[in-house]
Amino acid sequence: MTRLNNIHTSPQRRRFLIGAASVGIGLAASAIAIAQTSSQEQVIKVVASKFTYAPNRIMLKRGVPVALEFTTLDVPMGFNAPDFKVRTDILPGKASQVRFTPDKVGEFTFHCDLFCGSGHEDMTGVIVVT
Ligand SMILES: [Cu+2]
Repeated sequence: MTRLNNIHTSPQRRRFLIGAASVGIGLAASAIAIAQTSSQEQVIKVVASKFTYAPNRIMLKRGVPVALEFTTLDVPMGFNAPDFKVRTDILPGKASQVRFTPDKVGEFTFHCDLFCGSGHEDMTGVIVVT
């Protein structure tokens, strides 16, 4: 009985408790680091050319911020995703960007809204948010 009481108050026991607390703090710090990584903006490069986008199906996660970075291989084009209220011109020799955080799950179309030749009207794609 006396021996057990000694263990509870011994320096070894105290050291053990401090060690366990440190491990706990370490785990909490790791969890925060993971949370920060998953909320970081992802960058997706999209290449436009007559009359398509590559990729033309963009997979996103709800709540994860994204930057879509556009270039064109030929003529000036547009990118318009009305469901997310983003649009940009895509000009030769220049990268342009839109940034947003998808706030809803589903499939949403985007399209070229800058006349780029016969075939322009079929220049569309889909943003899939899961
Ligand atoms: Cu077009």
